[in-house]
Amino acid sequence: MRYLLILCTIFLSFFANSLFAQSMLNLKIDKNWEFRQLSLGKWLPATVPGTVHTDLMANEVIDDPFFRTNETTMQWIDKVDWEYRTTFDVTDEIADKNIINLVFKGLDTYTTVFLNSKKILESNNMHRIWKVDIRKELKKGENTLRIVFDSPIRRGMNELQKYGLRLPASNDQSENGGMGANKVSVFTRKAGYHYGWDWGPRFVTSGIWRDVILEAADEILIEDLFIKQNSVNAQSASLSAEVNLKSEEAGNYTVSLINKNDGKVLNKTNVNIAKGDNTVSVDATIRKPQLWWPTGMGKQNMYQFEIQISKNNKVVATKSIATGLRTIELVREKDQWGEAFYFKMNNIPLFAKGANYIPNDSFLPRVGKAGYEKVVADAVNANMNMLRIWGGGVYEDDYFYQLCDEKGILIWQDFMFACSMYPGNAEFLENVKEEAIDNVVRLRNHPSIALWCGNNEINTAWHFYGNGGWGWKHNYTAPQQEMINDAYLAIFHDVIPSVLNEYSYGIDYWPSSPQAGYEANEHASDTNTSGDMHYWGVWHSLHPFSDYDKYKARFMSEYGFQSFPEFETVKKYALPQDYDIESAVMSSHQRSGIGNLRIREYMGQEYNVPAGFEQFLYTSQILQAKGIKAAIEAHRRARPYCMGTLFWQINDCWPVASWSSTDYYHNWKAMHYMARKAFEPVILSITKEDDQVKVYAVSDHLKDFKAMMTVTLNDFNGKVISTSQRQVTVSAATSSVIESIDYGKLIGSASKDAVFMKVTLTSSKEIIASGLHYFDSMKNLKLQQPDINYSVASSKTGVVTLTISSSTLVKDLMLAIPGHFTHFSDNYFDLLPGETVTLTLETELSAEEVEKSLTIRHLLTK
Ligand code: BMA
Repeated sequence: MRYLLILCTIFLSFFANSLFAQSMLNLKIDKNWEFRQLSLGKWLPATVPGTVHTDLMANEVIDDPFFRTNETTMQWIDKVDWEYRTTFDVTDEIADKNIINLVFKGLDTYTTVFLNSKKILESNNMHRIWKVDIRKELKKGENTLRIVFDSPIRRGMNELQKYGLRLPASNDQSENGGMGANKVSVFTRKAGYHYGWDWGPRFVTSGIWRDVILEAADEILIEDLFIKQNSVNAQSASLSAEVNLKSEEAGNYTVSLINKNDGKVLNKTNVNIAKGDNTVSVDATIRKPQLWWPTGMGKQNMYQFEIQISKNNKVVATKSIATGLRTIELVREKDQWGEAFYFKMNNIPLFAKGANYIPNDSFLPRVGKAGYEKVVADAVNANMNMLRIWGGGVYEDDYFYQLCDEKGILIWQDFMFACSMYPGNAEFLENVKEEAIDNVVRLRNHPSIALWCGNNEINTAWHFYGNGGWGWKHNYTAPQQEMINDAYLAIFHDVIPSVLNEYSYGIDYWPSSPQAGYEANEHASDTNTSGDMHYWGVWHSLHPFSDYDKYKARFMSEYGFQSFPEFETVKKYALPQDYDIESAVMSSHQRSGIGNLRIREYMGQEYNVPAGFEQFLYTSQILQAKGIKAAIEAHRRARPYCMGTLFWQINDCWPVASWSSTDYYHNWKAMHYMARKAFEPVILSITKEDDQVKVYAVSDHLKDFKAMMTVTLNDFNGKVISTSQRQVTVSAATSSVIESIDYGKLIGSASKDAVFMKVTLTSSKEIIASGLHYFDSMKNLKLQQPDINYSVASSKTGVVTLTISSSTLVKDLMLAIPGHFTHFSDNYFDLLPGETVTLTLETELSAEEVEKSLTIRHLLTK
């Protein structure tokens, strides 16, 4: 059971520089962990970072929590206490260091930590980083670390009793957890979605969910390096490197800031460092900096900066960080419509295209690098430039932000508060303050961070006003309202902005999403002409998809529509006897009370509701894609009034029916394929407004351009009824009508249920954009059973090419291979009559195998 500090198990950083007399090291304590229910039974092997649930599963104490309705049998786990332990050896070299800390990057949540039987820490916040000086407790040789986890539910109940009043927490599934109406999530600083959400199960985890690190240094430990960007433009960047360090000795040191990209010392200064905590600042100017841009606007240039601290020409400490140089501003200036709400990136207005993002798993430590890579790639590949990290989850993993920096995805970062009211006693506020400091300091060097936002929907939920709001406050007496509201104001209008003032720089703060203005009484509604908006009239209030045109926001930060995951995903959690959307298993993987009903209602308006289970899953996806296409296009057509569109939601935390565009296994739903097209830099969007058919060109390009526009009206058998062509100019960074045709003239003697309109923009024969439009609802279209031809070939190892065509229109073609998750280069599209489409598929299957098992589904499939 000994934990030997051998090189393969540790991450050891001795500095190669020959001038080094001293060294600093980091050791990951991730081996030989064991766990058990507190004081009960056998110790079992555990994984750190991890959770109790995944450890129980690995030890076969519980089954897969996501399978069928297993969740209901696992609700005891959060009601009991747990303990984890490990031992590790400490070499003389480590034990002799002057500075030795144990750093817990994430403890979920109420823990007492013992090192060699001595209590060294009590924790009560999953979102914080805990650092303990363990010089006195650490021994040479074997050391024992033991962590006791109190039941978060019991601790939450204690807090609720002390508080004496239930607080709103509409997504806390307390009943599913056997808690009746006691929603205790709000008292614990822990990811809200662990307690359940309208897309998530209830697994209130415990565990060491991020790394445990032993860090040691001889003389100076650099705790943090912040590259403060005082001013940045194409000519020059004025920076201040702010260094927080802990020193064992007082003395005169040289602090140098180095640009590691070219190895040059930018500046150095001599400073007197005191024993204990110090802050040192080194200024620097970079001429003609390579600016950082989000994807679509330019390159993601990154700088590596290093701080070196030396004494008598010997380097005693260093720290490097990567950052990008840029400015990003949330512009909220009065204009002819009200008040703008948009981001200016390096002084250029940006139209934000993207989605809301939730945690990728109920059990976070198993997401892994590959999971983060997948979701960021899915965003980039769908032409997104922004994700909103929503407040009911966690401040994400460092690696996630690193990927966003590298790939150019901007982050709207919520603080972790969502759809609940919270207590406001001094201890709670202090805990929130420390949480905010830890995360702002951890994330502030990332150029991808575009905005700090206090919370999700709380401002709206608490209040009631003429045309909206959830009106939570009406369930409370006046003094209770005052107490709850004071807590709200303290957290979001005092504690968090004060932390940002002190620790962040150059990034704006928005107290709640949505709001009409910054002040707490500037509540959002579906008609505000300022601030951001969450428009849920489509879905919750049964508004038609066409209402996305009516409710336009200055910035649409949420809207959405549900679908089921694809059949291959359903097969992961359900058995054939469950293949009915109302079955117990399918219902438990649908957490919105109105979910199935809403899908059916909207489906019935637009499509023939299929009787078959698989066809129903598929139709739910094309319905969702159709709705969200209408929304994205409406928002983009409204540019520059509207300057951002983030749909709800890009991902899932388990396999479920939800608003997501990619499922738990990262399979693209129809909506994600559609979003990729609707988010392209230039789109054509066709609408029928009264008797006019209008073609809008929406361009993100910063310059006007000329192109050839071709308009055709076609029947479903490939006949071109009419065609016209002319040169048009597409205006820069806006939306404009490039064609308006009288509907009667366009349709002529054709029948609206048997034709479609196609518009393309080409330049030097290259297609820049194209748009399709149908003039009737999908269920009225006079489609014919198609005769689809395809051939499959292997183009290179691991890639199969599929060529497909049909003489008649195939509406919403979907390709799949039973038993496999497959990602075709395009899917869920209309195969136009007479057109040949070539697709690629990365797969381990041979061309023959693909050919044999390929299944094709479309609107007329039963
Ligand atoms: C929004 C979000 C989430 C929720 C979603 C779907 O309001 O902020 O809280 O999951 O709607 O209802």
